[in-house]
Amino acid sequence: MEQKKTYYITTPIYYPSGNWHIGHTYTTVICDTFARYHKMLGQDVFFLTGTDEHGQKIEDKAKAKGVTPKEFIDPLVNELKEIWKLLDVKYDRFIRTTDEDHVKAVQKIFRKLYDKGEIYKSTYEGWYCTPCESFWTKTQLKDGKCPDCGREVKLEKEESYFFRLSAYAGRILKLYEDNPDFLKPKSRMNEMINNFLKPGLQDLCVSRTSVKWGIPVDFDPSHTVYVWIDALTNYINALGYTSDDETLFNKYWPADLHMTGKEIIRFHAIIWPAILMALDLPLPKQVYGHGWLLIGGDKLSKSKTDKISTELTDPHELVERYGCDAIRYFLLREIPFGSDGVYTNESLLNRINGDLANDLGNLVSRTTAMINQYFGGVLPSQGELEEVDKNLIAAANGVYDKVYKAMEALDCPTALTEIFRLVQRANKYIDETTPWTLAKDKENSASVSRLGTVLYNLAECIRISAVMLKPFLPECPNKILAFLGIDGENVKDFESVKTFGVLPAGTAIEKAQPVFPRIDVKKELADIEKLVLSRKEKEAKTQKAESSENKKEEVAPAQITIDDFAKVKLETGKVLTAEKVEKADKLLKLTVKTGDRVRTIVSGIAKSYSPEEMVGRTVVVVINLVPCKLRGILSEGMILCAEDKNGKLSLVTTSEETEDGAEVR
Ligand code: ME8
Repeated sequence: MEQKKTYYITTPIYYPSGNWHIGHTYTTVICDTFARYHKMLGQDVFFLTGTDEHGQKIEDKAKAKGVTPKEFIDPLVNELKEIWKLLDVKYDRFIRTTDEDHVKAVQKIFRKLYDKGEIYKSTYEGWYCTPCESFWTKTQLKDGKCPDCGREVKLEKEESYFFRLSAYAGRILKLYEDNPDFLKPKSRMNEMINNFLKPGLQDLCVSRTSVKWGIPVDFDPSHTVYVWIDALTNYINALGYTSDDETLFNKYWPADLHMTGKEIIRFHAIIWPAILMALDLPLPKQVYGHGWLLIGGDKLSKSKTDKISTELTDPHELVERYGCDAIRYFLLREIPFGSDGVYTNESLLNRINGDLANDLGNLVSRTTAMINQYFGGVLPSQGELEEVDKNLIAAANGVYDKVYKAMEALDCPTALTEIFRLVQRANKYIDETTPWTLAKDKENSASVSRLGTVLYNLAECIRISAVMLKPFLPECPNKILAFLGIDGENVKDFESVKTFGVLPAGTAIEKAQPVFPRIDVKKELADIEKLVLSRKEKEAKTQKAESSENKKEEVAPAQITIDDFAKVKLETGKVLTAEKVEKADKLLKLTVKTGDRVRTIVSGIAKSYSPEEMVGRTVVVVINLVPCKLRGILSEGMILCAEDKNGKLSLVTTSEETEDGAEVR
């Protein structure tokens, strides 16, 4: 199995959204695993990740907070880096699109493409969705709204630079034809061919004059480089492309693998290769579009976090509660690679209990405990082998090839399944050989030797499983190896797993502490639910307080004249009757006498006042409001209330007894 000497793997650069959730960690944990795995194959690995920091959305959010875009982004980037630390993600560079070297490189690339005639100036007209930072044609809109998020779009027309993407459809089809592995899984390649390449590509708008937070086109500074050339070129800029020192670029480019979520496959498998072709650069070896973590039927996503039921999704909290390895294991094992996978706290806890605490944890603690109990913590030697031993050893010897094959296919769940097959096989071997029965026959040297063989074989299976687990789980394999007297830090390749019988007899074996404590699932789920619900309640309150704060701020500057105010006719009214409105827990139907007139008013005060409390009260009524139907009842006015920050209402009334129908000014 001849290996290439270097291996370059990338994640997409992340939008600094701040709503970091476990779905975000998926791409990067996979990449970190492949990076560790390829290092252990003996390759010189470069692993890149980073952040995608420009665009209107960031500019708007920063403005709303009264800070500069950079001030807005910096803490979010730090949060993301903190998450990678918690998950023990070891990247070689964290590129930020605001990094000076990236900015310079983007400007050089833009100019290069312009000089070559690959970029030209024209006028852009399209429907723009600000939250998604996407332009749509009229036919792409869904009911006149953004087809991705369903929000309002606005028609924009402006002078722009365009990249001649339309010229590349044929070359990209040929690329797919010649390299069937270029884009995986295969279904994504079909999607690109049928939905985009065959219908023909359109030239791509690559600059904006209306967006200021971005990289200026240096030869035409009223233009800002728009998304594609800024974000996608990070993969070459991080290696010093166009800089004074292109050593890394020459060493690692082309990338071996761009790992991305399936929603950005079009950018990576069509636009990016076209840009590289235009620059006359070699193309990445492979692009992989993985599936999503779903909650309910929805993608866990930054703009829809309010939909996130009672699942705990914050990576900080999850790692704090269950540890880095448990979270990584879940991500790598549970989601069928290439497909979507549903995330629930229950499925996470079941994986921890089932695979890690029961299968792996039990094997380690039973074996090391027996070596301590029966052999005083000294590894016995392996004697003559029986059929059952040979069977186990064959399983252990086959695991490397199986994992290798799965990892070549980028299939972490299968690779882990293979390792855990060995773990389960070893547990079964304990039941088959019943070491405790052999131990009873202490005086019989054949039994003692047989017991030694069994425990030796088990220790070897643990060693092999732990070494194979190293790329996936950074912590527990080394802990397990330490029980067997091995310094896991020194195990830097897979050589030792290719031979069964590496552990020398006589090695001191420590009685293992539980590697993964069992979790009481029912109790834990109840605790999580309580935690999430109470937090949501708090958040709702703060939001309400903030929004009423904002309302006040908004109202304050919008001044009106005395004539404006005079348009509002207010009178005192006496509440004659009050009743609840059926199936509307906030509404009361009131009849209110204002002078000569008795009017019906539907009012949203039912949460603060009962019907009984209302009857007989003096209220202040807006009497010249256009009548409107609420729940089928014609409401002819509005009564005034004050609302505190918790949403509690208090009726506005007069301080002295006043007749109904008195004008309020
Ligand atoms: O797309 N399940 O950034 P991003 C699985 N800046 N993966 C998920 C996920 C989920 N629920 N939610 C997010 C961008 N991700 C662009 C990329 S690259 C030149 C520009 C993954 O912050 C997503 O699929 O929206 C992607 O791989 C990564 O998080 C960053 O997404």
